[in-house]
Amino acid sequence: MAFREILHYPDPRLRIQALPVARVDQEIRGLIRDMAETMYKAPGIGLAATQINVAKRVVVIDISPDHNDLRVFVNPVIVHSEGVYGIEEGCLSVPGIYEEVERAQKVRVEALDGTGARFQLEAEDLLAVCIQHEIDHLDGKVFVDYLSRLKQQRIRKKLEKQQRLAM
Ligand code: GNR
Ligand code: NI
Repeated sequence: MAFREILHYPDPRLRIQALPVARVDQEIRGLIRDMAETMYKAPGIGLAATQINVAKRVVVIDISPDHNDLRVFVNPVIVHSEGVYGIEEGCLSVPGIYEEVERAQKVRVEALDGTGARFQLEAEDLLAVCIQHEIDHLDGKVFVDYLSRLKQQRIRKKLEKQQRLAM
């Protein structure tokens, strides 16, 4: 297992549209292991492959306090969504920024699991938000995109400055 470096906004690689996974093979299972390690170490409640510079439609999520409920979504698709819900979101690719975003309150997602088996899951509230946030990453979107232009500009400047100082 290996920790992988997380890309930070406004890195243009966060804008790449991830490609569907043809087969959940050894390589994808290795990627899933690295993603889980990276998410737990960060720590975060979700991670999309896009964030570690892999343009494949793979997401890991664990919203449990004890880090013992890992969920894997390969090629996830939201097949139904309803309601409106918003919480203050954060993102490992946008460190230190927390803003509320309007999302669906409930989603039904279809995906492949870590063995390649197809499943559907109905999720609400935090888990539903996390699934929507991660699928956005696979489509090259970041939660900051939902904020006003002024807020986006401030966040971009702040993070660019942090990244300059970190060099
Ligand atoms: O760790 C994370 N917390 C979080 C909180 C509210 C809404 C979404 C998230 S996802 C985030 C991890 C991350 O950046 N995933 O892409
Ligand atoms: Ni994120």
